[in-house]
Amino acid sequence: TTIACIFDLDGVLVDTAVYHYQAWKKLANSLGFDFSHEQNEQLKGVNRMRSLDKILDWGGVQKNNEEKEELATLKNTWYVDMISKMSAAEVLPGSLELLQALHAKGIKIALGSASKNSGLILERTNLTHFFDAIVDGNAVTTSKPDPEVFVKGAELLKAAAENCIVFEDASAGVEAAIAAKMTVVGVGEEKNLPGADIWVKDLSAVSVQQLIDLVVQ
Ligand code: B16
Ligand code: MG
Repeated sequence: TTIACIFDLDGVLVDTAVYHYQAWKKLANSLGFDFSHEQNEQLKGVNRMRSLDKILDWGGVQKNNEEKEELATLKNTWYVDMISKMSAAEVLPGSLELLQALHAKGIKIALGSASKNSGLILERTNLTHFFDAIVDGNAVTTSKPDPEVFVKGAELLKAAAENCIVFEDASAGVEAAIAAKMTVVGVGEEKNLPGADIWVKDLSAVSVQQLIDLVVQ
């Protein structure tokens, strides 16, 4: 069997969640409220507009569509300022090594991210060259937990769903991968990522052989 690997970006390859949090927090504060770290967990893997809707809801603030577009753009301006200063040092433990090992074995690699800023992040962290296909928030019409992002990734890699392994840190992403009938490596704790096939703290705990065995079993 030839496996194919589809990686989520934020929380799996790089830790941009902290920048999303800072930018959303600044936006909420400017509107006169705050939200917790626990609430922030619920924003992982969720696209920009759906994240804004949740935050406004938490603050009990109502805005029309035009105002929401402006708020989302403002948050993104702050976020882009932060990620523009990222470096390869911000790649999460084990991620570079796993990408290198997969690449060395000729295993196809895709990105499956909700972010519209994936190009800049991959560029800043020197990861772009590993990817045979990039599917991000600019390429999909529906957001995780809809499987579209991973289905498109598999299509571009010309891989059957049953041979694809998705790496996800968000429950919405795990749900999306299950809906796509793919194998899922949950990056995080089992209780936060129900339905994954295995769970790891980070990608340093993953070997290529283990991934092959996971699909063949
Ligand atoms: P942007 P992933 C997701 O990326 C983040 O986890 C989520 O917090 C964020 O709101 C979303 O991207 C959209 O990001 O505002 O840059 O388009 O985990 O799917 O790689
Ligand atoms: Mg993620």
